[in-house]
Amino acid sequence: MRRLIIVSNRLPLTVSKRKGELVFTRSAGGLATGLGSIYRDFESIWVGWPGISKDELSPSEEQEISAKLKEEGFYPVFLTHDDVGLYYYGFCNKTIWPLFHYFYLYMEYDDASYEAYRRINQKFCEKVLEIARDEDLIWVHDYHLMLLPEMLKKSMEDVVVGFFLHIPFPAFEVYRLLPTRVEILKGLLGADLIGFHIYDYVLHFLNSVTYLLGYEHTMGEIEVGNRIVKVDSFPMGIDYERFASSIENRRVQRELRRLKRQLDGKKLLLSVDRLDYTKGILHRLEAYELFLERYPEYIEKVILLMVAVPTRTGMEHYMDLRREVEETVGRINGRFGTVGWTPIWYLYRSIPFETLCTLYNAADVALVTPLRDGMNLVAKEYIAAKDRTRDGVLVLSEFAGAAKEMGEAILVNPNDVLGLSEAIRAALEMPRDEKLERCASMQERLKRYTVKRWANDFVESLIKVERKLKGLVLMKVNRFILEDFAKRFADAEKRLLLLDYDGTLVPFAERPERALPDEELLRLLSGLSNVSTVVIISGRDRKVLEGWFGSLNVGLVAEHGAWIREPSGDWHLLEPVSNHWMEQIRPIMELFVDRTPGAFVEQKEFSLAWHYRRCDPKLGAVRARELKNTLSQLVFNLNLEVIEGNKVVEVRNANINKGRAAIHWVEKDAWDMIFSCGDDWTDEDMFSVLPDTAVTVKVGALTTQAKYVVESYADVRKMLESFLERVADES
Ligand code: GDG
Repeated sequence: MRRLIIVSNRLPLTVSKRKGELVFTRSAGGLATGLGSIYRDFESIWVGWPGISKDELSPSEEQEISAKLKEEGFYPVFLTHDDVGLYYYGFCNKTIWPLFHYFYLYMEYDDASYEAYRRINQKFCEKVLEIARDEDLIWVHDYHLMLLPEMLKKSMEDVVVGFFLHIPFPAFEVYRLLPTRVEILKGLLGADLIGFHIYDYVLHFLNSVTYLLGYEHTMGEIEVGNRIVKVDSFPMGIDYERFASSIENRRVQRELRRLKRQLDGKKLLLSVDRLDYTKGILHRLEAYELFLERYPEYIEKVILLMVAVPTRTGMEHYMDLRREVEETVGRINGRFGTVGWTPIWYLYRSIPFETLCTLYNAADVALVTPLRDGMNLVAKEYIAAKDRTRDGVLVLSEFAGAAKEMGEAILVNPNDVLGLSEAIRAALEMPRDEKLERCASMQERLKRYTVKRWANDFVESLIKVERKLKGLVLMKVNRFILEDFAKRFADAEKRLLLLDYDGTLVPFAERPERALPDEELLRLLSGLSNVSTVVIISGRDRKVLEGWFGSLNVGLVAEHGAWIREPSGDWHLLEPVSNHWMEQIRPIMELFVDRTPGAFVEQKEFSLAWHYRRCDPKLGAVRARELKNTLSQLVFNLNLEVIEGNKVVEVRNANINKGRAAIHWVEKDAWDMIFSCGDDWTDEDMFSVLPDTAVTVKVGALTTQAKYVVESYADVRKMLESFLERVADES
């Protein structure tokens, strides 16, 4: 059976000491449940910290723990008190946690904590390396271990690594504040698959990668050296059945009866979260206060039960928050409470699972109003627990990842306290039919997309990525493939060669006009044109192409397909196009030239190109992206297209592309062999329209619609030469 190694900060079990004895307590978290279902197909191994400080353990106790845990497939990483202080309470929770939740003013950074973070990631890496084999799948979890994927890849090139982030990935403008932003990105990019809860986080991550590292991506695939990293969203679900069936539990029924008696007909509003500043607890209290103030008819008719689970209790912001929450609760209870009624029931502790389910079952409204939350499972659990009655209303923050899947909730902006107080009222007054309907449709989704499904989807994607990686090896044109191409070329009677020019037949030059064809290339093309139809299909303008290749018996396509030169020598437009738009677009490009040393604009007949090959690579990439964004908005509904080539951003008419030009040539004859070669995104249009039988070759990049890849223009020339040699040999 194949092995899946899960790595997370904490093992799904806690070791503690009671009266000198070791005690092992299992925790039934969502992650453990989700992964439980994978156990059937994989042998699962889990690496993580068992929750007890190394300082409390003797070497023999460490051994005892390791031996006992190994029986269950758990491998502990032991951390000292100081390790936890610097790595967990330091870099993880003083730097990453606030920043990634947009609390950047709370972010603290110091080198010692980051150093500890690196060291502990290394420690996890060593533990994994003790266990891992090349054929294993490794799945790393969350913000505590963002350097680990790269560390693993450096030590074991062939092992497949996935990473999932449970918290939000912030927008670039926020992420860029992190002092170690580049190291963290590189650490993550060691993974073959990177997962986030929602697509927004995927986009934020991809943006940061482009801006900070200059890597391009297509459809969520980033090329990193000779690897491809896939980035995708996997919204985490819950163990639906566990919550839906909780009402059958005797203890839940008993507690429910007691609670109903205590409520005595009052409506119950519920909130459950860790006492964390991201959860919007103070805003919620403020909104509740405003609600009571504005709608006094609800006095003595509602109760807000607020469960605040202690978390990171020794940290400054958490201690402040606790004080503030308790003061606010006291103030509201003092202000509105009556002899027989307390408006807020506040519990500062964690509660047993059965009590949690009792509260979910009893609550008329759940207030899940974080200021930021990666996903938020409480929202989902509340709706699942209503399986029978379906009479609960969920008030949900639009800043929780869960909001993307739970559109039937009353969505709120928790910063808008008045709006939130109105939402409380709307929830309490929602007609029963509407409640049932909204609840039922959310349940349908939650039932389908459970935590098991989430875990399976992630692992399946990881396996797909692995297959793709293996496939990439097969795509590389080797000696045998080359031989086969040459044979097919020689055997064919009617041969069509569609060849891009820059980057495909010649290397890039600093200025486009310097990339002249050399003697050797001209000889090669001339030789090929004697035995086949050769078409140079380029983004260059027609004057340049005519100047360089006019004397050869080849077809030419200029400006990505606007102009065609038939072998007879006549130029014609593929279809009528205009260039009036240039007057508006050119000044914008010029502005970007002024702001970017080394950039320049090239004006062709039907397109404008902004080149940045000679710029500082990072600045060039950043400006190119800005320019592309600006232009894309401007050309929206103008029948123009903004395209990115190799170090160039170009605007052209939308219905012109190399694909249409390629079809023009393909339709001219019944070809026995079509061979096509190109190096950038504009060539993808050509690859995608060619018949299945065509041989398509991409130069350089790995992400492509082409069937084969080669490294450089020199490989292309070698291929073309071998075609000629083979034809000569056979004749
Ligand atoms: C992180 C991300 C993301 C809570 N109190 C009690 C209790 N719980 C259980 C809930 C729920 C879980 O803890 C909390 O999960 P959340 O998703 O709400 O929030 P975080 O702890 O911040 O988790 C978050 C999550 O990772 C998963 O990726 O959704 O955005 O921040 O399952 O039921 N359970 C019991 N007693 C309690 O007092 N028994």
